Amino acid sequence: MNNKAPDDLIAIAGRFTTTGTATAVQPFGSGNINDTFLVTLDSGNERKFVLQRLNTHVFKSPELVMQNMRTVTEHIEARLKNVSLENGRRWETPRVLRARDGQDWFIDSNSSFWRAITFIESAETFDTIQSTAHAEEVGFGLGMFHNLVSDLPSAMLSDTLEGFHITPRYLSHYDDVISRIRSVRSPETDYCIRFIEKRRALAHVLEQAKAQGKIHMRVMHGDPKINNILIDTATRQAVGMIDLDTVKPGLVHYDIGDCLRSACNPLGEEVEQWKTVSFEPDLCRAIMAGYLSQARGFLSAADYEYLFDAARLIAFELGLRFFTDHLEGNVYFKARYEGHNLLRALCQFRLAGSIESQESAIRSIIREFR
Ligand code: GN1
Ligand code: MG
Repeated sequence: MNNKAPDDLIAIAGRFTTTGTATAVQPFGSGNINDTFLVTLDSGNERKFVLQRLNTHVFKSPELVMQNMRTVTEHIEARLKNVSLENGRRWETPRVLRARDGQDWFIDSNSSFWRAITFIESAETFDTIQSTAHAEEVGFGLGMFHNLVSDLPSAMLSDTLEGFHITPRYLSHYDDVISRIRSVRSPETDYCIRFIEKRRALAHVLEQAKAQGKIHMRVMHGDPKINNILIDTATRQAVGMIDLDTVKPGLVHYDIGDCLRSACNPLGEEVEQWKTVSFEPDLCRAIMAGYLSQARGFLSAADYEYLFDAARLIAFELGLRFFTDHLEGNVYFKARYEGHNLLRALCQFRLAGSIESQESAIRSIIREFR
């Protein structure tokens, strides 16, 4: 983690090329990994921008993260010039702002890695789903993003986070951690351990399908959870996808699964009453409708076969990641209190269980769209 206190934030903001002078820098958003700030400027057309300190414990090659971000955002900007959006919709993508020395980042005296991106106006995000209409827009947003990058060869991007969403790797890391750490027993940790043991075989479903050539690597967003889809404050339509740090070669299934596990859980992923967490099929239908309105053209029959597995797998995987991090002492995800990552894990396992118990209903919703 970046534990060092940053240099003066106003001074860091001033390292990036903007039209005005920074007058305020405030914490922004609810990310689990990076530190994010909103900068206000005193003049210029764009009076705000987003400043972020990348967690270089997680992103070990931050320059490659920036290169991927530039490749993807420039590709999308070019594509948007030739796309006519239905019903006067707008779609925006954050642009990378250069530092004054021409680089896409600035490294401060503490070796913290900073980058700046444009702020998209008149838009907001939500940590929990607001309505079925919102769910449809969340699905539309991911579909639009996938559509816009569907012609970008994934080999153009670097693998900036090796093993990201490769569930069997998270499982072997968990095995390694649990074998080293003893005094962890409580009813909650026992629940997690049992939950994982019963589902070991599941961990391989997408990687196996990939190895068998049934599904293929493409450009993925990597983190399409509900609060990374921007919603226009007036029209309530999706207007962009943010948080492009994990854009890299991968399976679109990881994205679809992540979007479903995040947006079909009305209580959200930060919930104390974890036993009441559930997966709502009606929200799933709305997300699929929005997603497929944009993505139908590039999904194969085999892709559809694995959508249910993807939703169950990514909820399970995130639970496994949170639980392992809890056991390891919160070295990856920021924790605000003791047991925070354990609670997050319980919530995702409960969600995975809810997905499992509704398998036939969810599979038939997916079939409705084929
Ligand atoms: C992390 O930091 P944030 O909130 O954008 C994580 C995702 C998880 C998510 C769960 C690079 O994303 O994979 O799904 O937390 N990002 C990384 O909230 O590990
Ligand atoms: Mg993220």
